[in-house]
Formats: sequence, structure tokens, C-alpha cells
Amino acid sequence: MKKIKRPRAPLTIEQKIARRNLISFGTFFVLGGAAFGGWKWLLNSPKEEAGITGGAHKPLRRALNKTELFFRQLFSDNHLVRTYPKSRAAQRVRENSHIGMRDPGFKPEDWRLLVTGADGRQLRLTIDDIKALPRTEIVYDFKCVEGWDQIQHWAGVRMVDFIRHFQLEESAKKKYMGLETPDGKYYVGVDRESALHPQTILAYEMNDRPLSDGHGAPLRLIIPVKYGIKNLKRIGTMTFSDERPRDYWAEQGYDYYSGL
Ligand SMILES: Nc1nc2c(c(=O)[nH]1)N[C@H]1C(S)=C(S)[C@@H](COP(=O)(O)O)O[C@H]1N2
Ligand SMILES: [Mo]
Repeated sequence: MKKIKRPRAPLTIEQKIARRNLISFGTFFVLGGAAFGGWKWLLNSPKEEAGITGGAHKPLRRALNKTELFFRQLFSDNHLVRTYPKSRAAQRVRENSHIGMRDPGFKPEDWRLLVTGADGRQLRLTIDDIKALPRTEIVYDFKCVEGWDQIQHWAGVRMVDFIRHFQLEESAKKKYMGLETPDGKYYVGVDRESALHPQTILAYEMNDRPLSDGHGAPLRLIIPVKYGIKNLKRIGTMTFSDERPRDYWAEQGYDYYSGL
């Protein structure tokens, strides 16, 4: 005898809600249990021997020690901004605002990049010091919060290469990098991950020519993961801190991160 499959009656709204509640409730318990288990595992994990950081639980310590891993993760190709062939780059590149670039006393030949490490160590670098490092190029879509964008071609040194070369790794572990114009009138704070993003560069060329004054000569920030406002032109100083450095547009109410 053939069994006839009776079609199941469609669930009523109430049944559907009840079922969904049961699922959410279950998920809550499972996840909650996992979190609690994880916490207990951490609490019961062995403590490391006495020392500078003695007493920290080993799994935490392991995470803290992974500087190399930290840098390697920043190099992951997962979050790269889209790039274009050079032929797509604009020849007439837009020039926007010039805050911090109107100091009549500014002499390009006297310019130095003043870097203050987290330990207080100071570097005074010439543009040639910076040009001596490996050169990198990028062609990408530069975006300004005012509503325009343009495919542009920049060249300079990758921030990570700069950090490594001048042995600023310890400083670069701070949560933020602060950059200011030589006269201190325009300034930005950048979160560590964005500052060390593999596409972030200290740029000294545009379209294969040295930066013009208006575009930030002799050195500017090109940070493709951020809107234009963070791309500080004419960098004078660089600092590192766990506190947020002051930020010109954040003070005017713009998002501090201004990420894309
Ligand atoms: N020193 C300085 N840097 C600055 C600015 C500025 O006014 N002063 N404007 C920012 C803004 S809002 C944008 S969109 C870009 C514009 O860069 P550009 O003039 O090379 O197009 O620079 C950024 N960097
Ligand atoms: Mo902008």
C-alpha cells in the first residue's frame, strides 16, 4: 500500500514566532556558555614566572608578545583599496584646501621631518633621507568628504618601510600617529592600523614629478583607506601616542576616523 504524504500544515504566525524565539534563546545559551568557558580557561591558565610582566596569564602574554604577527597581519591583502593602471590617473589633479600651508616664513630648503618616538627619541630627517628608502607608487581613487573623487597617482615610501628603517616599531605600537604641518595649523590623528596599512605612504611625488607646493611639498600623507581630510599636506612633525592626537576636522565635528 502506498503511503500518501500529507502536506504539513503551514506554520501559523504564532508558531513561527515561538520557533524563532526558541532558536534565539538556544543561540544565546550556546554562545554564553562558550564565552564563560573561554573565560574560565583563561583564568585557570598558568601564570608566567616573575619578571617585568610577571603574573600575566600566559595566553594573554602570548598575544602581547606577537609584534611580528601584528605586523604581518597588517600586510594581509584582504583589505586593500582598489588600484588602477597609471593610464587612468588624472593629469590635472585637483587641489583643495591649504590650511597650514600659508606660512610666509616657510623655506622648503630648511624643511625637516621631525619625528618624536614614543621613548622621546627625536629624528630630524631631510627629504633625501626619505627618498633614499624604497619607492612605492599607488594609483587609486582619492575621495574628499566634500563630494568629489579623482583617480590619482602618488609615489613615496610606504609608512611601514619608513617605520622599520628608522626603527620606530615600538613607537608604532601606540594606538595613534599624530601628524602636523610645520606651523601646527593643520593636524591629523590616525589610528595605528590605518597608519600602518600597506597602502599608506609618505608621498613626495605626484605623476612622477616632485610634489608641487599646493599638493603638499616636500612630503605629504597619502592614506587611501581614509577620506582626503586625513591626507595631511606638508608634514612637519610625526608623533605616537595611545591618546588620540588632536585632529583639525574632528574638532569641527567630523568623524575622527574618517575611514572609507
Ligand atoms: N596641510 C593641509 N593638508 C590638507 C588639507 C589642508 O587644508 N591643509 N586639506 C585636506 C583635504 S580636505 C583634502 S581633500 C586633501 C586635498 O589634497 P590635494 O590638494 O592634493 O587635492 O588634502 C588634505 N590635506
Ligand atoms: Mo577634502
